[in-house]
Amino acid sequence: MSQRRITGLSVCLLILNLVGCANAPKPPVPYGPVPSPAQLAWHEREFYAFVHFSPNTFTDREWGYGDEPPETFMPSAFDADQIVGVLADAGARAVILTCKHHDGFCLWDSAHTAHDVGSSPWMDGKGDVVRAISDACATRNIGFGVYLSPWDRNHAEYGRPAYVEYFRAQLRELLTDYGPVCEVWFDGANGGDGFYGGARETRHIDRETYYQWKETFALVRELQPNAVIFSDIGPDVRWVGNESGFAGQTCWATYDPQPLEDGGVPAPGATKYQEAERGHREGSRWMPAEADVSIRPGWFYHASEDARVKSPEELFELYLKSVGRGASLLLNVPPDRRGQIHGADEASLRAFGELLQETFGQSLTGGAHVTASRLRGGARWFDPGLVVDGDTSTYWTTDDGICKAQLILELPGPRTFNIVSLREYLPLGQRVDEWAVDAFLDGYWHEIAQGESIGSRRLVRVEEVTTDRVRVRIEQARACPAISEVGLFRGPKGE
Ligand code: FUL
Repeated sequence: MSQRRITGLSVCLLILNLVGCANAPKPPVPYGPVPSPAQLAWHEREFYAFVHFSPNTFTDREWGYGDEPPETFMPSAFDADQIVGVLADAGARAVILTCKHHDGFCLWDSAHTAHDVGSSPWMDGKGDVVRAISDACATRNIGFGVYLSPWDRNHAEYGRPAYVEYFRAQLRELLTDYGPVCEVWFDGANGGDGFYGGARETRHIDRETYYQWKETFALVRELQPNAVIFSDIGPDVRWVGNESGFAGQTCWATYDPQPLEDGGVPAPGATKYQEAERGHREGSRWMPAEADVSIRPGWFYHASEDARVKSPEELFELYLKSVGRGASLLLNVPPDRRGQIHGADEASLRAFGELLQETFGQSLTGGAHVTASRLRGGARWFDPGLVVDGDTSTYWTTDDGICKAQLILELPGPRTFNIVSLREYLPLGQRVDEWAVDAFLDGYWHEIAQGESIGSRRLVRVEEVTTDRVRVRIEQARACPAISEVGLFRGPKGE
């Protein structure tokens, strides 16, 4: 009996569904390049951490020459759980470790060199920083990424083909032995001079051809298909073009790395990186920007910089200028000589994490009634209310060809905010060119913000305002807009 009732109900639902589906308008087709699944997962990480740790930590340098003896690396109380715990508590969703910096010293026991932790008296040569950090990331359920410096000031063969083989063999170790890797980070720096196995000379490479990046990128794809590859030229994530942690006010996720003035092939360290801050509206590839910056002046720990740790408010500003401009924030926090995050950095990070939580924990749009000037299919499909449902996989959109439209949010009562958040539904590409936001005050609409580009997230600081009605105007788009979120928040006042 009960079986029959359930069956009857199921049939009813099926019929309703079929009728509904027949009337439902099709979703819009994507506009331009769209993110891959790995890039979409990367967009969701938004804020994650860099960890610079090497013999430089102990020699007080930024670029080791490559002749530092392995015993230089001697943390007194290395604690991967402390490092990753502090970062994860602050809200970082991944940690990228300098497995090998320019000095060539490997933080894992590489089978291909003795210039590594295996030759250090630290933990009797049994230590493995890569293992410890990757395990701690797995425990905290955040991503783990690797930085492997292409420039190696220690290796005797650097500058010759044999080194490229060595570099790839090391990459293979890192991408095979340490579980899932979410991001592989390739630096573009190359200062020329170094130890190079005792030669102590300057070596020049042709940045465009020497590393044969195509093959190296293919190796990453083969070994870690879910990882994104970062470099000045992507292919998945591009350097934002500065080390100060900000993206351009307008920042397109689409981009085509440009060659230097002398032509040639764009390569890490050999491209017009200045264009990356803004990206290219007509770019042929989805290659969003990552903004890297250190919590201290240097990338490595220096006791002399203990009083120069960025404040929680400064970090919050950087968050708005990176994550809030459609890029990601890669914040470097270098462990000290103990092998732990210093108290000054920890205090700042904890307060920063609290600021993020207090500000973005809950949108002030709760209970809002949302209406739109246009509805796709003329009916309530792709309901405008989806922009306040807290789910970025749902969106409001309009009919094809309708590129100007507006949303009105009627709040359940007056709300005070100073940050507006907008998001596009990324699987359909970056569609919006220009937008504006108005607040209803004293019987009139007042424009409180406007700009170009939205992408994965736009966080706009506005003068603090109290209102019960907000309007979002999409002024120009390449295709009907697909907006997945409108949020209102109240955060610190700002600069
Ligand atoms: C630069 C390097 O030269 C710095 O030492 C640091 O690793 C930074 C993230 O990238 O190009």
